[in-house]
Amino acid sequence: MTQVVYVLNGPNLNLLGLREPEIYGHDTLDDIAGMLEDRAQSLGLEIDMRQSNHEGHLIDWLHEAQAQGARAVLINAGAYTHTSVALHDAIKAVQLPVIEVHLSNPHKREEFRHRSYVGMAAMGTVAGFGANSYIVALEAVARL
Ligand code: CA2
Repeated sequence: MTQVVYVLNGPNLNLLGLREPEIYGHDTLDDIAGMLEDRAQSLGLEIDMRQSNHEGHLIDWLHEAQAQGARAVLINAGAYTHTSVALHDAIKAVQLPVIEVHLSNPHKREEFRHRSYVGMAAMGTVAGFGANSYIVALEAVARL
């Protein structure tokens, strides 16, 4: 059976490609899902891509990924990255490889983006490569 990789996206990422392209690029979340599906197919993996503006949904989906026996989780938690102890705890609670993903490089930006509660719990982080951050993270999962 094909192994499923959950790809979770947090607040405002539904606006991707529509606003602030100078920071986040021109690709929409659907474009990224398409790229990930293509790459996943060639790696023998399957993608389950989701987005929510609600913190609790992201936590429920982490629990679901564990319950469903997912291969791994890629998570771009958006601004919750920098605020959410609840997400930090959920990532620690699930016994799955969780990879933090960012389009931009938060360390090159405002100081409030330098602390990541997600990154403190995740297996690793890929940031700063635009949509390619997701692809590189998926490739890392395939090599685990
Ligand atoms: O670089 C990333 O992927 C971020 O996770 C994006 C978050 C930001 O708060 C993090 O510090 C870094 C923001 C996502 C909001 O996405 C938008 C997309 C288009 C227009 C406005 C916001």
